[in-house]
Amino acid sequence: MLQLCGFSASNYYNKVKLAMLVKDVPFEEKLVWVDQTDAEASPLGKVPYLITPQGPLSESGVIMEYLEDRFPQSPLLPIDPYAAAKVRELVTYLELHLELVVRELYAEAFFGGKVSDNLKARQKRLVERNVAAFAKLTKFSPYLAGDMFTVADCAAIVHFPVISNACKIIYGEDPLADLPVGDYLKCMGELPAVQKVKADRKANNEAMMARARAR
Ligand SMILES: N[C@@H](CCC(=O)N[C@@H](CS)C(=O)NCC(=O)O)C(=O)O
Repeated sequence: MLQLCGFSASNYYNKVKLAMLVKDVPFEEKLVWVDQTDAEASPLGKVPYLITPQGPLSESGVIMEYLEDRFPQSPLLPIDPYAAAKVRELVTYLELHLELVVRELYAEAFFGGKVSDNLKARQKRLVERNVAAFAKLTKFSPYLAGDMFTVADCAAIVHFPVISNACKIIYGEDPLADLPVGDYLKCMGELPAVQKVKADRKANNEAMMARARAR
């Protein structure tokens, strides 16, 4: 049985978990906090990682590709190579150019740390530029890439709320406010798999905060 390792407060963990639930892939979850990761399975100490019968896999994007190849049922990528590449393009913009840029703010936004004013100003410029670029690629009709639920939706559903929340806390404004993200997330929230991921995230978030307070 596949074993998904990590914790449900993690957006990257939840991207993979959502894909596995939507594809109805049998798997079990193993709770692993970042300070408990197996260096053989995830050499950078990040979650998620997946234990497969052949060995471990790290990096959520790689895991998503493995799942698509191994479990072609309920595909999360179009068959047409160009359409599939456009979906991967969306994921890249969302993660490399938005989530990773905003991640620089998480220490202060969520974990009681401090981020320099210089860094805040730099990331704000990047976020504004990158949201405008991302907006050119999205369709929201009703899914991010059009009429098919794809890996881009698995990413958007878990990353949008974190991006918005971090920016609202640091800058007092939501860089995604001009996109139809609210309606989109409401619509996606009707999917049972999304409801499960959200409920697990909420419970695990409380556990993560309690763990941080106890340290
Ligand atoms: N590129 C990685 C990012 C995963 C990631 O950043 N996970 C966070 C939790 S949401 C983590 O493990 N952070 C700990 C660290 O970076 O040391 C992926 O796609 O799997």
